Amino acid sequence: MPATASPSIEQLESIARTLRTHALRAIAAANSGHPGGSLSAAEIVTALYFGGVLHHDPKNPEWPDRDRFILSKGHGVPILYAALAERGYFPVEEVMTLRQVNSRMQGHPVQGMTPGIEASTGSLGQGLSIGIGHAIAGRLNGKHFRTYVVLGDGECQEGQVWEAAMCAGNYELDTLCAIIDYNRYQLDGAVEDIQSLEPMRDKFAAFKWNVLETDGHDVQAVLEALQAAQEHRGRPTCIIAHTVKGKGVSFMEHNNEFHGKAPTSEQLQVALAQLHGSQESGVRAQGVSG
Ligand SMILES: Cc1ncc(C[n+]2csc(CCOP(=O)(O)OP(=O)(O)O)c2C)c(N)n1
Repeated sequence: MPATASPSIEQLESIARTLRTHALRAIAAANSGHPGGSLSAAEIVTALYFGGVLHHDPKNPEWPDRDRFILSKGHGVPILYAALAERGYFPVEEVMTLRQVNSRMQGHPVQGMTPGIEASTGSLGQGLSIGIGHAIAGRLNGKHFRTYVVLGDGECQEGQVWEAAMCAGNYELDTLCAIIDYNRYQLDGAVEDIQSLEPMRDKFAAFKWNVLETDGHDVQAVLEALQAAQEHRGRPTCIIAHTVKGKGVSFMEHNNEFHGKAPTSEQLQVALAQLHGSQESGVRAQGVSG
């Protein structure tokens, strides 16, 4: 199934706000979860799922030719559940059951349980290796699907990421695209203070990757980077997406207190007001079909 037609940039920005809203509401309802890293990935996920990038079929999640998407930083899954729901993989209302016993919306992605989830992640560092498995399998089977993996920058402190990076470069996996949600924080504080990743661009280039950098909150720029990745031959692409942890909610931005803490109901109301003002916004309200 071909990717659906792209909405306008304004519509995509509205969709990103809607996804943020779903994610925050769900985390608040669960009184548990990771708002900061969910919000920072909103435009990346929006570009992939709503910008005409991913070839997939929500009515047939196991379609063999689908593009693969792996959220390696699995704790950010509320934003992915929001996107999958708005795309029609399951009802939007189900997102609100986040982290409940017997819910398909577990706190980290579970493959085989939730439609559209390609890999069980949450133990950081593993998603790129899983993506490599898909990319190599696609090559061996003569398939043309692409594989996208979103990693956190803190996650890139895991050694397995670099083993995977070395492998993907050596195998010239040009159907593989890693997107780093470079929000400069991990769980314990600033990435730079804990274990610097710099020079990140040079590291991936040294591992034989095509490296691009972009503003991870500029949907147009993210789409252009994804397009450039698609056109590049002979090397996997790494998009370093510069983001802000907690983006879109003033008291969460750059505030690592909200790495893994739910907003109170009062904070949620303030957050929703900031995201939407008095406007009622949403994917469906914008007439974007799945
Ligand atoms: C192997 C492993 N070690 C530790 C953790 C605990 N943990 C959860 S989130 C996180 C920080 C991740 O930082 P980053 O990848 O930058 O995510 P973001 O800041 O975007 O939320 C850590 C250390 C984990 N999930 N897996």
